[in-house]
This record gives sequence, C-alpha cells and structure tokens, in this order.
Amino acid sequence: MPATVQSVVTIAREGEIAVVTVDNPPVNALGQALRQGLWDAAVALDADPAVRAVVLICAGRTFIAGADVREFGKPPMEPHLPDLVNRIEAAAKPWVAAIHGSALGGGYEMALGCRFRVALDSASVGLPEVSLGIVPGASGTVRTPRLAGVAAAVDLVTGGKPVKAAKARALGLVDAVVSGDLRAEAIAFARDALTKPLPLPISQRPVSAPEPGFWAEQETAITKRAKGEAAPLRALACIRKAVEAPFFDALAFERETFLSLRGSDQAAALRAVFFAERAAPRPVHLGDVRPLPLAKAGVIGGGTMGAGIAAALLDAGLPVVLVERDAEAVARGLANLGAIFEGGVKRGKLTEAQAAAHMAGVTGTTDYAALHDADLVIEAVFEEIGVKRAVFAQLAAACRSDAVLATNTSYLDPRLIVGGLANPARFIGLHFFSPANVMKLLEIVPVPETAPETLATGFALARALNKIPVEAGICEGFIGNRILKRYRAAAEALVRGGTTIAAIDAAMRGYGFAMGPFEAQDLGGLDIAFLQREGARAAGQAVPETLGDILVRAGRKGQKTGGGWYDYAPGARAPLPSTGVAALLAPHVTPGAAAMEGAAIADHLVAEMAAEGRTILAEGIARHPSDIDLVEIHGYGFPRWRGGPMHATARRG
Ligand code: T1G
Ligand code: NAD
Repeated sequence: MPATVQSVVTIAREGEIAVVTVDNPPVNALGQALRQGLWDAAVALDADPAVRAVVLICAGRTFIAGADVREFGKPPMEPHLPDLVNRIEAAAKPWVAAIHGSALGGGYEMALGCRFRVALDSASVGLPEVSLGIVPGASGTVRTPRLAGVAAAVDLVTGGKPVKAAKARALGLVDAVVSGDLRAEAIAFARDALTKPLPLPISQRPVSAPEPGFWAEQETAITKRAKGEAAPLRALACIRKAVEAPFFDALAFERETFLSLRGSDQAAALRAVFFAERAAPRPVHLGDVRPLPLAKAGVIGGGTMGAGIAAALLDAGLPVVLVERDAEAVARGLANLGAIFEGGVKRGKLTEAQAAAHMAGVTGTTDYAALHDADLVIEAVFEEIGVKRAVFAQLAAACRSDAVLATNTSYLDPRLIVGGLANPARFIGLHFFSPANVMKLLEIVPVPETAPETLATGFALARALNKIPVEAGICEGFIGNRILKRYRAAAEALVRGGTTIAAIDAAMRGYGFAMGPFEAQDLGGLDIAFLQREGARAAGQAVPETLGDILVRAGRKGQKTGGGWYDYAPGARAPLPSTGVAALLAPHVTPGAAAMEGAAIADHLVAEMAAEGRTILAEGIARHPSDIDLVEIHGYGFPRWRGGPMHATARRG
C-alpha cells in the first residue's frame, strides 16, 4: 500500500525502486506543502534500506511547472527550494526525474537535483524565470552550465524559452528520451543505472570557462535583445559567477540576485501580465457556456486583414473558404495568403510542405454558396457601412442560421452593420490586429443580441488561434483604438506646448516602446486616421482639427510619401526632424509654453492612457484593468515589463 507522506506526494514501491508521485493540480507548482512533502519523502526513503533508487514523477498534465508564482508576493517559507534541490541531490539513493509536459523553472531545477533526467518525447524543459522578471532561484544558473556547458546554459536561462525533449537530449539537459509509458521506462532506466557507476552529482561536476570575449559578446547581445528588461543580464552574471566561483558561492549569489529581483517593479509587472494572460481565454462571466463547434471557417475579403485572418485560421488547422468580389480579387487574395506563408518559410516558421498544406486548405471563390457549411464567417471588407451591410445580407442568406457571423471592423458600430438581419444572436465583432496572423490581441465585441454561446465561440476561436482575447463594449475604437486616439491627442498637445516631436518619440522609446507615437504614425500612414476623422466630420460629428490633419493636407502622409512627422532621405527609413514640419506647425505651438523632458513625457502620456482606461472601465467598455493592459501590450507594443498603463500607473501610486 502506498504510504502518503503528504496529500500532494505519495510513495509507491516497485521492488527496490521507490516511485514518488507528485499530484498538485493544476501544474504541480512547488508550493510550500509540496516542498515539505518532497523533503519528507527524501528523508523517509534515505532511511529505507530496501530502496536503492527513486523515480520522481508527476500526475496530471505536466511535471512540476515551477515555483508557485502565487507565493512570490509573500515572504519565502521553508523548506526553501534551493535547499530542497540540494537535499534531493545529497540523497543516499539516486533520484531519477521522469518528465512529461513542461519541466519549467523550479521544476527543471528539481530535475537538476536528481542524478538523472528521463523525458517523454513530447516533453519540454526550460528556465523561463526571466519572463517573470527574475532569475532561477534554485540553482538553475549554477547547475545548468555544469550539466550542459556555458553556451547552452546562457541560451536556456537568458532566453527563457523551453526546449523540446529531443533537443534537450542533444544538449545534455536530459539523459534519455522515451515514448509510451513514462513511469515504466523511468523505473527501467533507474534499474539499469544501478548496474553501472553513478555519475557525479551535478554540483560536483567541473564547468569549463568559455572562449575569451564570450561574456562581453553575450552582454552586448542580451542588452540589445532585453530592451530594458533587467533580468536577462542579471542571469548572465549568475552564470558567469557559476563559472568563476565555487559552487556554493555561486549558489548564494544566484539566491541573492533572485531575491533582489523578486520584489522589483519589473517582476511585479511581468507576474501581473502572466496571470492576466492565463485568465483572459477563459472569462469567469462565461461560466461553463459551451462554444459552438468550429470545423470550417469563411473569410470575406482577401486584403490586408482578410488574408491575415485566413492565415491564422489555416495555421490553426481550420479549412477556409475565402470569398472576394470577383475572380481577379480572388486571385489577389490567394496571392496575399501565399505571400504570408512564403514569408513564414523564409523565416523558418514553416516548412515548404506545411505552407503547401496550408494553401491546400483554402478555397478561393466569389460564390457565397460555398459558405453553406461554414461554422464561422469573418468579414474583412472595406471599412464602409454600405459594403459591409451588403456582405452580411448575403451571408444571412447563404450561411446556416446557426453559423457565427463576425465583423472585423475597426471603427464602425457592429450594431449598424448587422441591424435588421435575422438570427442576431449569432453576430459578433472579432477585431483582429494587423498582421492578423502575428498579433496576438483579439478584441471580442458582442452586440446586444449576441448569444452567450456565440460569445463563448469567440473565446474558443481565440484559444484555437493562440490569441489573447479581450471582450470590449461598443464605442468608437472599442478599447485599443480609443486609447490610441487619446495617446496621440495627448502627444500632439505636448507638441503644441513646445515639446519637440523627436523628444516625445525618444521618451517613449526610452520607456520601452519600440517606437514613439509619431514614428509609428509615419510607418503606418497618417492618412488612415485622417480619413477616419474626415468620415466622422462628413457624418456631422464635430471633430477638431489635429496637427496630423495639417500634415496630411500638406501631402505629408508618412514614410509612404517620403515624409510625415519626420523627413526621410530617399529610400531610407531613419526619421529626420523636419524643419518643414516645424514651420507648418509653428502657428499652433504656444510660444514659451513649458516643454516636457524625458521620463516626465512618458509618465504623462502613460497617465493619459490610464485616464482613458479608467473612463473605459467606468463605461463598462472593458471589464478589468488587466484587460486594458493586455490590449496595450498585445495590440500596441506597450512594454510587457511595465505591465500596461493601468498596472504602471497604479504601481506609481
Ligand atoms: N505557479 C502558479 N500557478 C501556475 C503556474 C505557476 N508557476 N503556472 C501555471 N499556473 C496556473 C495558471 O495560472 C492557470 O491557473 C493554470 O495553472 C493552468 O495554466 C525557483 C522562481 C505550465 C506551460 O514560469 O508556462 O520556478 O487559471 O492555462 O496552457 O527558479 O502554465 O487554471 O487557475 O497556462 O497548459 C517558473 C509558467 C516559475 C511556468 C501550462 N515557471 N506556467 O500551460 O496551462 S518561477 C513558469 C506556464 C520559478 C524557480 C523560479 C504554463 C504551463 P487557473 P495555463 P497551460
Ligand atoms: P483592404 O482594402 O486591404 O481589404 C479589403 C478587401 O475587401 C479587398 O481585398 C476587397 O477586394 C474586399 N472586398 C470589398 N468588397 C467586398 C465584397 N463585397 N465581397 C468580398 N470582398 C470584398 O482592407 P483591410 O485593411 O484588410 O481592412 C478590412 C477591414 O478590417 C476593415 O473593416 C478595417 O477597418 C478592418 N481592420 C483593418 C486593420 C488594418 O490595420 N488594416 C486592422 C483591424 C481591422
């Protein structure tokens, strides 16, 4: 009978092999109770003379997925994880980690404390701590270089990306890759290991110093890649310490680094985003409403968005019917789609065969009858209400009455697009972001009649496409474009107040954005927003003139016209402050007004975004502040390690 040391840890016996099974749903995270249970198991098994080796295995979906991130805000409790890992390593009998799912962070560190690591062929291992703004805190930076060498350790720890079993085996991060019954295979591995001399515990293995110049090269590369995040460079320093100092000194240095980062603003932000991202695809308010089955999709319009959306659907294995206006437009749409997959092949994201298989999954046509068995159809035609209404009228006639019909509109009111059509319960807005096969954000915009099942289907689609869904109420620009409008207006107000365009962009890049608001407009084109404003004016709305309007009217639409907010040398993309723009805008700048400097600019503009976010929450357009942060991070390039405008301003108090 298995003796239960703790409810989360049970011990069974297979002859001379003890099997320690961890069962701590949902991902066997190393909370205090589990750490205590494993500590007690090590003590009990050391004392049992009949046990010659131990297999550590987990129930559920994965091996230990790491420390319990929910404990990070609290004072660390004993047994501390590095002590537990050392205790397992010092056990009288060799432990064999049997890994399935993802052995991540503290989970992989537990495996490093074992004498051997056996991975199921579908498993992966990793040290993703830097993505949480910290470094491994239980010997990951000290044991990994001793197990797999410095270069592999630097990649694994400073990149934070998991490694699949086969590659892990090649790197030496695991000792064997098995298929089928992991428990049986690990027991057999343990028995076989007992017939040979045991390898040294990892902490006693030597570590070779890298080539001269290695550390400086890595420091330069990581600084460039980290874009303001502190943890990757600190992780590199830990690995260097592991090479240059005795094991326990390096371990102490790592622990000190981990504890110092754990309370940092960046770690708090990245933890908040981590939990928001996990909560987003399964909204609590939907309860257990079942989504409709999705086996076949339709996309109307094969332009920028339609092709991107079709690519995302095909990437997820959904066959697609792509409908366009005429044969020429169908050919163009398919060519757009083919170009997306060719790009994927060039970047090594897809093989030629996969790209061909994706293209085999799409049918291009002008005939709406081809949509008769589609479960979901997404419209992505011109942003004109008449065109969209005509398309939905055709869809209502051609599709099943229960097919979900979605519009990808950016600014039109979905209620006006589908108003008057039968079966309104199946309508919804699905606002993808360009490029739709890359950007993870999906704003889900129900109309008043949208059925819960339709809404649940929108979230199920997001899960299938590996996107981050955020439900938005109906207003101009929903959540993201509404905040973008406020952000741009606030930036223009700073220009009117005497702050230079270049200073504003530099401040936002310094804050962590890839580019500032003016550079971004030059890249995307000033005319898109200009046309949207002109459309609103034509519809009778009072839309004050913006500085952007002045530039567009002067023919300055951005890089595509050789100049926008900035000048550009012919064929170049580097933004050059423009005396022409300064002259154009001079009449609109308040002379002597207090110009802002550096970080104050960014704090002010982020505060403006958060102010709009608070209004959006008050109006019920968004449900949670974290939803707004996800929109900004995944739709508009807000630096993840700042947590989003709502988190950042709340943290600043
Ligand atoms: N701690 C606590 N809860 C966690 C968790 C964690 N580490 N990881 C996931 N969860 C919860 C998650 O919030 C969700 O909860 C549920 O588990 C399913 O997650 C000392 C200090 C493992 C690949 O960074 O990458 O170890 O919403 O929806 O898609 O050096 O979760 O159901 O209530 O993501 O199957 C390092 C993070 C920690 C792993 C599974 N470890 N997790 O993906 O499920 S730091 C990580 C993941 C550390 C040591 C350091 C993924 C997954 P709920 P899910 P999934
Ligand atoms: P686009 O001009 O690139 O593509 C529109 C496509 O619709 C064209 O290929 C056109 O041939 C096709 N089309 C027009 N009338 C049609 C009809 N009756 N039947 C079938 N096809 C028809 O436009 P886009 O940038 O892809 O935008 C499409 C929609 O997506 C718009 O509503 C836009 O607001 C929205 N959107 C655009 C972006 C963006 O960044 N471009 C982002 C999010 C949402």
